[in-house]
Amino acid sequence: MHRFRPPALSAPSFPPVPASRAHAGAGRRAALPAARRRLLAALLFSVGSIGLAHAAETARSAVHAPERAAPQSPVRVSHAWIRWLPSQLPAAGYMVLENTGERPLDLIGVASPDYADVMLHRTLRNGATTTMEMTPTLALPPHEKVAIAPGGYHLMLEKPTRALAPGATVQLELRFSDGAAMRTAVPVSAPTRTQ
Ligand SMILES: [Cu+2]
Repeated sequence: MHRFRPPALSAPSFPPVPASRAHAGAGRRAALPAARRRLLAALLFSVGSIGLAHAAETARSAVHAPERAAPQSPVRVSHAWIRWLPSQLPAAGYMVLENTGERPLDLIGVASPDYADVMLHRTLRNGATTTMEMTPTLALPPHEKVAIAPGGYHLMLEKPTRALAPGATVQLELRFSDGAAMRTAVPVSAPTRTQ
């Protein structure tokens, strides 16, 4: 994921002082910071320090925007929850994914720091019997919502890496075919929850 790197703080570049004036330029060098101090004082007086700090933040994010590791994902996640089961049974994860973009996308993987194994499964009904099959990807057509919901798709979450119970929050990382990855915090619910 994108790691924040603070920008190198450099003074505004002034025209270089010619070598012939380097010594005489001592006075000139001293004069510039004095002018800057007056300018800064004027800025602080008129804008206020909070406004100035905000302007610095804005400049910083503008500088770093093109460095994003992954493109901003057009996928929106909602109604995410996990049905916890006792006795080391696998938990099931559910959510609604909406592709708000113009192009088709696939969900190509889900990982979690809280479960060693996360798989996308699909429930299949054959008369009275119900089976599950593994699904490597989930198609997200443009401008559509796709539900990972009981009776259809579910995330199968196994081998928790810490003690989890209803009330906990689990981090899931969703990976998409456009290279984007998205972290989402998902509440862990009791086995009695059905939707
Ligand atoms: Cu399953």
